[in-house]
Amino acid sequence: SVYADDFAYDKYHPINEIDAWIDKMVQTYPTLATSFTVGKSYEKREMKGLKISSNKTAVKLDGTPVNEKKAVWWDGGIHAREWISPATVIYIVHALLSNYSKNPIITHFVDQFDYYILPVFNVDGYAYTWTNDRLWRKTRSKTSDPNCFGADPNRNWDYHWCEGGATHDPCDEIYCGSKPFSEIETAQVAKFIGTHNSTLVHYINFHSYSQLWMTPWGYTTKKPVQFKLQDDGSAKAVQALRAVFGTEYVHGNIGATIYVASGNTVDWTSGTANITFSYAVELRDTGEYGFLLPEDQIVPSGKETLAGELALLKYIEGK
Ligand code: ING
Ligand code: ZN
Repeated sequence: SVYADDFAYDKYHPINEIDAWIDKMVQTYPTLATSFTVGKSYEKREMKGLKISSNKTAVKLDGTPVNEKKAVWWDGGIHAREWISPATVIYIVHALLSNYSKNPIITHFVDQFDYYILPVFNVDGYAYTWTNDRLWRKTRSKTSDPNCFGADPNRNWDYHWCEGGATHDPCDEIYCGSKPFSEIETAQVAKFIGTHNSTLVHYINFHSYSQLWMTPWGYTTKKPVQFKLQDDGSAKAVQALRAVFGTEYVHGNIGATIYVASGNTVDWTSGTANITFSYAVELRDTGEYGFLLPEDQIVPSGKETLAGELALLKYIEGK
């Protein structure tokens, strides 16, 4: 059941419960799960992640062994108010761990890749949505304006930083920060990615809402040269996702699909870190509830997003 290990997968959880859940996963699945930290946030919270890695050798499609296992990164909660994002990531992680050696498809993909997962990227903002302001988006750092706090962690990356769709106004929701990587949270994730980018082949930055499966660029409406290679994977994902409950996702390049937004995460993971399969996913819904998505949609979102991601992993494995 959803309560099998005593964590309610059909409820939203505050940051301390999510951190405790990571420890619980490591205890319960010691041969698969370890925890890691990306560092401390502006307000000194741990940015706690979970790594999934089996001791089986990955194999190519022809059966020959892979020398160095490729890795995947997922993060949730880069924007504080988008609660379905951490909740969906948590559901998927638990599905991989609890179905390993039971479900052959999940066993296969757990063996084929290592997974680095940061369920809550913007820990300070997330905590603030539980205590002060449910609709907070940004980080919680001080700015040049004593009345305005935080930068947009999805406008703060050092790739075409603060060009279109971002502003230098610290009171704005899309404030790009005082400089690229001014926010300790983005700087530390970038550093972590930089030290693992020889193995990382796939990155997902989970947001809500709008039901979109997107690829670079965000800084322009133009498409990168690898667009077809990337977007064909999105097409596979949305097709598999829809097959579960009929939920419709749209796919395409960020700049043309949602809006131009420079200094975003996946432009950097793709353009600077060379992670070819970098995706930005906008989860449920299309606006009926928006950021206040009811808890009864957590498990359905988890199930369909897992199906989409497994189809995308299958596509990436074949490339
Ligand atoms: N939307 C995203 C935002 O940061 C986005 C859209 C995703 C832009 C990925 C660029 C890259 O504005 C929400 N809801 O946060
Ligand atoms: Zn977002």
